[in-house]
Amino acid sequence: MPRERRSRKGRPRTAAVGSGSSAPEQFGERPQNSCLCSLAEVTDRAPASLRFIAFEGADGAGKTTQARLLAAHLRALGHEVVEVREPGGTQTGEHVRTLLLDGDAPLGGRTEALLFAAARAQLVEDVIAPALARGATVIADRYVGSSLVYQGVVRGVGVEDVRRINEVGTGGLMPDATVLLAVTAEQAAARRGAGAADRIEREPIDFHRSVIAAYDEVLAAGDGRLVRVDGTGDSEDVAARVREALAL
Ligand code: Z5A
Repeated sequence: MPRERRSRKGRPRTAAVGSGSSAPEQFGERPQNSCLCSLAEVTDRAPASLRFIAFEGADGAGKTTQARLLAAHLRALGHEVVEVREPGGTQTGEHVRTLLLDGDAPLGGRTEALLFAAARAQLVEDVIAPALARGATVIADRYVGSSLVYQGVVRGVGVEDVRRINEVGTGGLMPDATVLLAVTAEQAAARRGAGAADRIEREPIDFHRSVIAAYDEVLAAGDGRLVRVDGTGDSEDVAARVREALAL
């Protein structure tokens, strides 16, 4: 399903990003390709080891911009690319997004974690798993890493509890690579500008500083599929760093 945004809106380093996402059995087997082919040798799809790529980072880090630039790059090479954004990307997910970001009702950290995971479960079942199963590349604007950081650490729910909730929601499907766009909270705020802010964007600057610190801590301690990319400077320069880091 194509994404609709309503808000404001070398040498491969394959070892650094892992050798393939873990596909849950209930969503069907993903096509496997164990050869370490270069893109030049693979004409109809991205390397099997990089089918599912997630962008993470602070609000305003440039995730949406970079997801689109990477998708355009891969499409120009002839690949089918499916872009998704979170929360959302399905009819149900968009309802949950409204509840989470535009509503006034108080939400506790655990409620937030469960709602984000619920929207993600629908997205995996309806969009991500089918796309991966047919050999497309999926580029996600946020995924489980966001919940580990925002709800697990910053809201205080606990990283392990949030991880468990998401294992149920996603069936254990994790990205082959997660690109963390590194900017400071001040740089991200300047990019967001003075436009209408949602419930989480309205949090004070210290909240956003905590998010950035938590990303470094949580994702770096993860499964070794994290690629940290300097998100500062011109977006085309950042895009070139992303492609180099992913060897795409
Ligand atoms: N959240 C959560 O708590 N738990 C979860 O599990 C999930 C999410 C999935 C989603 O908000 C909120 O939900 C988010 C985390 C929480 N809240 N916060 N804070 P969203 O979907 O509305 O927004 P977002 O995902 O946080 O990001 P964003 O606002 O769309 O920003 P971005 O994608 O990182 O950046 P961008 O849209 O590409 O760029 C922002 C602006 O900067 C834009 O004007 C660009 O033109 C500009 N830009 C981009 N790159 C550059 C460079 N390189 N230089 C200069 N200007 C640039």
